[in-house]
Amino acid sequence: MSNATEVNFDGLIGPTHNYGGLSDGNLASASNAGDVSNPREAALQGLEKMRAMMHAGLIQGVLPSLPRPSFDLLISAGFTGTDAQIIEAAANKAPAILKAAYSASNMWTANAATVSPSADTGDGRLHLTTANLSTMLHRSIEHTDTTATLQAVFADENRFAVHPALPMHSAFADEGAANHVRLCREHGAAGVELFVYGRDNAVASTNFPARQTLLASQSVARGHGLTEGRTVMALQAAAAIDAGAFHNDVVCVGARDALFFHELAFENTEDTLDSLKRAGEGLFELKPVMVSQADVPIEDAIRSYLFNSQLLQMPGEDRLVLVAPLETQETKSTRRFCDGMVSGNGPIGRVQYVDVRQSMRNGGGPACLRLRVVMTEAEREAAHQGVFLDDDRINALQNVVRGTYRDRLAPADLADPDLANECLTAREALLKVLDLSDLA
Ligand code: SUG
Repeated sequence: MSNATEVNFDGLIGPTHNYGGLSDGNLASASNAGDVSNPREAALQGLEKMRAMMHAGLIQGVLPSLPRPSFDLLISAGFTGTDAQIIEAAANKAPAILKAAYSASNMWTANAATVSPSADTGDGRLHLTTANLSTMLHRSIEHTDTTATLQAVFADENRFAVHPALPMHSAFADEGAANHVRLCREHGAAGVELFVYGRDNAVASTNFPARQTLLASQSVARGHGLTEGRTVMALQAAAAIDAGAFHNDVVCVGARDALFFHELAFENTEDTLDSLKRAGEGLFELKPVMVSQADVPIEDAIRSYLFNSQLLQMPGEDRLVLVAPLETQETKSTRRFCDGMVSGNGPIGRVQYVDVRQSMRNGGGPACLRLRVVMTEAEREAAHQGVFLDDDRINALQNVVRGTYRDRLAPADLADPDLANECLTAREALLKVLDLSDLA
């Protein structure tokens, strides 16, 4: 299985990217609420990150943005009439619902699904379970369209199993790969899957919402047919959630045999590491890289998004590369930590900084913007080809973005019925480039 590679499927940032202040417990979303956003710049930044990864020799995929506004949500809220009438009435009577319906939050594909490569699963297929994202209203409307997208991309049922979202109930709250880490010796080998949950079913001990339950993690692991001995469930520290780490990937990232995490990430660090070592026996030797609170206070980790980085095996490099947001370079403690780390001899040998500021201002760093899917060569061939990127396809997507996206979007612009038509035009053109027009 050594021909397996990790494919990163980034979310294409949609034309309604805006600062809605919709996510309680996400400090960036709260503090930038109401600011003017730049959807065109946001999408171009995202596509340039994809290009950089592709030029580094990695296989890069993309998932289209979902249709926005969600008229299903607006109609469920009782609005009727033509599209323009629905938008006008919602803007007057329920602006919060209109904001949710317009959210471009599906750009953060780390929350699209949890993925288990075929090397780990009971039936030898690659499994994906769409996340229900039930905790936040604006995100709870993503899963049906996300499942349709995943079914279109991973259609071959002999190789892929796409599971719909878990039940839409707080007991099953699931945020996908943002709370999931896979560790292994090499991508194609059997691995250990770490699921990090914020609460044990109904009981929450945090002030900010804990968006992942143990029951949800266990359900996904069962559905994927994972071996119990190779699966670890760990409780996220309440202190991390209350400091603003609404997903585990804000304080932890892992790749191959390396786990890079903050001292305050897990409720019980020692137990978590012991369990991972036990589960990995005979497969790999765990290399933990723990960042202390003394070196990087949790507030800095969350402001800079040090851990919300992509940790990548780049061709031709013997150590892993951390693809971190520019904010990590600009924050003193994290910059100092990174400089020290790469001059040591640990598993992370280089840090590359990328500009995803538009997404960052809503709490989404480089790691939020991608869904990792380890795929064998045969699986890559069986998947829908239109979502794999080369320079031509990136250029074509950027041309659509330049031609159809607004430069600026203020909260009041969501009331403009023209925006909905522009979104439709953009979506149709983007889907055409990806050869996914059936999703329109
Ligand atoms: O769910 N922000 C997203 C950010 C998701 C980040 N993903 C990962 N950590 N994997 C969220 O909180 C803000 C939208 C707004 O306020 O307009 C938002 O949904």
